[in-house]
Amino acid sequence: MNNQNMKTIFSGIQPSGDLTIGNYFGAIKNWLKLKDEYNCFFCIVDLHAITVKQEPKKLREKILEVLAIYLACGIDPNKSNLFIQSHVSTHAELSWILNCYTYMGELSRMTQYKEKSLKVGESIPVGLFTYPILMASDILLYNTDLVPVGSDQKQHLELARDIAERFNSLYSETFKIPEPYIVQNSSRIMSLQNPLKKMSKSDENENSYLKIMDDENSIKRKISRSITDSMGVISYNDDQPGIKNLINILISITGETPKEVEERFEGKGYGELKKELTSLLIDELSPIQKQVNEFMKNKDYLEEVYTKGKETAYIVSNKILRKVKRKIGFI
Ligand code: AQP
Repeated sequence: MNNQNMKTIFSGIQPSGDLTIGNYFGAIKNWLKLKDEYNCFFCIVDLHAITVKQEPKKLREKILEVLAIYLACGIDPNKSNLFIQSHVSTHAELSWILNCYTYMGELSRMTQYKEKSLKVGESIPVGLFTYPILMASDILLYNTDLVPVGSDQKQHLELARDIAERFNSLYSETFKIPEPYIVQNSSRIMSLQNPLKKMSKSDENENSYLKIMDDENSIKRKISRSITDSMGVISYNDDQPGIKNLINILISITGETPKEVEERFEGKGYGELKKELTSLLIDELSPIQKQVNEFMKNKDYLEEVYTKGKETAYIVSNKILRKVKRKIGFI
C-alpha cells in the first residue's frame, strides 16, 4: 500500500456534523484525482472535532458516516490508508511536543480561531486555540509532500510549514516541508444564504449549507432559496457573489470554465441556472448516498477498514515520532 517511490498526501475531515458539498468539492473530489499517484492517508479527524462541543452518540455515528462517505466517494481502502485520528496516539503525542515549539502570537493570528472563538462565548476551549498544532502534527507525522485542502486551511498549512522549518533548523533535518494542493474554483464553496461567508457544516442556518446526504427535495429547496442578486445576468464576477458561488459549484461537477457557463446561459434567467444545478447535484450525490447507506448497514466492514488503517498509520507515524524524540534528547 505504501510505495517508496510515490509521494505522500495527508488530508482529513472533522466528523463535527453532516459533511457538506464544501467538504466534497473542496477536499474529497481532489483526493480522488490524486489517489492513484500518491501514498494516501485520509483521516477522520475526531480529535479536532472536540474543539467544539459534541454530543457523544452523534459523534460516534458521524465518525462512521464520514468513513462511509470516503468509501462511497471511491476511496479504495486497499490502496489508501483510511483511519480514525484518535486511534493513533502519535498524533496527540507529537502535538504536545510541537506545542513547545509554537508561539502564542502565531496562533493568535489564525483567522479560523478568531471566527470560531467568537461563536463559543466567553469560555473558549484551549483546544480551539491550539488546533493548528494538532493539524501540523497530523501532516508532519507522515512525511507528507502534499496536502489537498480548501483555501480556508491555507493559513494553517503555512503554520505547519513554519513549525517544521523551525524544528529542522533547531535540531537537524527531521520533517519534510509540505506543500498545499488547492484547486481554484472549488477551494471555497460559500454559504447559500450569505455568499460572502464560507459554507460550513456547523452554521446555525440549515439552508446555508447543502449536505452530501441531503435528499432530492432538500437539494431543490436549498438551491431554489439560495441568495442571488437583482442584476438578472449570469456573470462570473465578485459583484455577484451568489451567482459566482452557484457557477463554482456547477463547474466543480461539469469541469467547464466560468466563461463557458456564462456563454451557455447568456440571455437566460437565474431560475434556469438553479434548475440545471439542482439536477446535476442530485445526479452527483444520489449514487454516493445509496452507497453510504449500504456501508452504514455493514459496521463489521467499517471496523475492518479502520482497524487496518490504524495499524499502518501507527507504524508509519511512530517512525517520525521516535526520530523527533531522539533529536530532542528524550531517552
Ligand atoms: N466551504 C468549503 N469550501 C471548500 N472547501 C471546504 N472545506 C470545508 N468547507 C469548505 C474543506 O474540507 C476539509 C475538511 O474540513 P473540516 O470539516 O475538517 O473543517 P472546516 O474547514 O472547519 O469545515 P467546516 O464545514 O467549516 O467545519 P465546522 O463547521 O465543523 O468547523 C478541509 O480541507 C477544508 O478546506
